Amino acid sequence: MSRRVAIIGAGPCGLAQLRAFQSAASQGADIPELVCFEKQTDWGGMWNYTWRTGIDENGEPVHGSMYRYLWSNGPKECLEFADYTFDEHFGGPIGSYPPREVLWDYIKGRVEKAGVRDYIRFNTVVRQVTYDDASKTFTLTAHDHTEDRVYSETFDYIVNACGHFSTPNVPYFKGFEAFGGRILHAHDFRDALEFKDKDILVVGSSYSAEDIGSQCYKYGARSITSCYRSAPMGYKWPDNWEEKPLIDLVERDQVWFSDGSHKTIDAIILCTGYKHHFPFLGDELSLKTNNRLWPLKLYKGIFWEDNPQFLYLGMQDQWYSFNMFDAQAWYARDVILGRIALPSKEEMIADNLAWRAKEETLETAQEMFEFQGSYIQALIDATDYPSFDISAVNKTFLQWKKDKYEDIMGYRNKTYRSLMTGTQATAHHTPWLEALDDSLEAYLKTDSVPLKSAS
Ligand code: FAD
Ligand code: NA7
Repeated sequence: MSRRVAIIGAGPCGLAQLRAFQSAASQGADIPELVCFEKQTDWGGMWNYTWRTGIDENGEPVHGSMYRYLWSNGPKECLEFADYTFDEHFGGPIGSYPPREVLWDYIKGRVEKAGVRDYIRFNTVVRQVTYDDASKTFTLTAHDHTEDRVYSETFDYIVNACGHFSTPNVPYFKGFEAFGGRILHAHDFRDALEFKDKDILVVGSSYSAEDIGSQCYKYGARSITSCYRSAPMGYKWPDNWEEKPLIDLVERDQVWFSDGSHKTIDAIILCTGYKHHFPFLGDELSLKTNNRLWPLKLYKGIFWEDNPQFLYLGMQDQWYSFNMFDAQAWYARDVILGRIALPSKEEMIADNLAWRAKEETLETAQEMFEFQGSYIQALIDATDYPSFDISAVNKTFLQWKKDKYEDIMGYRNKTYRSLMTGTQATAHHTPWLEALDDSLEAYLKTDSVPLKSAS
């Protein structure tokens, strides 16, 4: 019987895994039987926008955390697929910070070209995965919501690509139960217009706080206050944006901060990150980590040390994203195909701890993305994933950081050069702050470039 591989999730990671296998098959390799389980009705993971919050149409927790008007928060040149460029997809240069729908279109374009959709069972949620030592196989139980049928199948490998920015981390602050306005987590934020003319407080000092606060500013919030646990974001914010230390107490419409000051607030948005959450796994297979660059127990950041037939993709905190997922997926594929041999458990643990020790020395953003770049380099050196200039990507990240510090509301107007094709991105027709329509159609409307969309 041929070997079977289950892939959980058809987001960028799961799709990278399908594309990796398809690429090998197109070169004549004998690939295992693949089944990808996707709880949503379409592919693209986070990039497949949903208006829903809370519970979905099937009674499942809504996966999506993306919101309307979201534009890429890093240069697209840093996430470009090495085997499918923006030039190939769009037929000409576009801006460097595309909105969500444009990036979704790009993600879809590659897998449509690869023809891998038939591997995916949509509207099907994975409920449980267990391992049987005797047969060395997994039993995966899934719920097909289209047929309303629960069934189980056996697999030799499981690739867990279910993402980790979906289950919100929701802290409590004293007085929350008596607050007069809305309290929500970033996971449930959908439309900044809801907060037009409101005084909002965002809690947290990372990507979500920065971007959701910026969205609210762009779409007309009266004031933005952001508060931090460890350190302020430190950008040159507009006049109606103030940074404060953490909440001390909330009283009806008043929020008191730990410096003794207080403000009148209409809504509180908790941008306090996400939990790695795998309700379909028992302790023996479940990764437990905070959001960091080197979670423990994953050899090469992929293989579950206690059982390397169980793989995780994309579980790291992400500077690099799509091309890192590719690097992992190609490596995972080559181990499954027997092209790369895994070392002993002791060697895996030692290797893992060495990466973690290095991760713990990192202090600056530059050190962090260079660390992740070196990890990707190590992976792609071992496979036939097309090599690309990672040191040049690191330089683009560095420029991006500088651009943000110079102008947090204007950095998305900057452009960079593709490290895959050398093509210089074109400035978008409308500055980001004035570009209120984030649709693919509005974004691609330009006089100068003959653009096409693949899907
Ligand atoms: P996801 O995209 O989360 O996909 C996981 C898939 O698994 C989903 O389709 C989900 O439905 C499915 N799934 C989950 N559980 C099950 C189950 N039990 N059974 C079946 N299917 C299941 N990255 C960037 O590079 N640039 C950005 O600008 C950027 N912005 C972001 C903004 C927000 C608000 C968030 C939350 C993330 C952002 N990211 C960004 C990071 C983003 O998560 C990655 O780009 C990418 O989507 C991760 O891919 P993934 O496949 O690991 O996870
Ligand atoms: P991150 O990057 O994991 O950041 C989480 C933030 O939440 C970070 O600033 C934390 O502060 C803060 N946090 C966490 N717990 C608390 C509590 N209890 N009180 C106050 N502040 C807290 O998550 P994001 O949502 O910003 O980004 C995740 C992804 O979504 C990313 O890929 C983006 O592209 C979009 P800390 O600094 O640890 O003190």
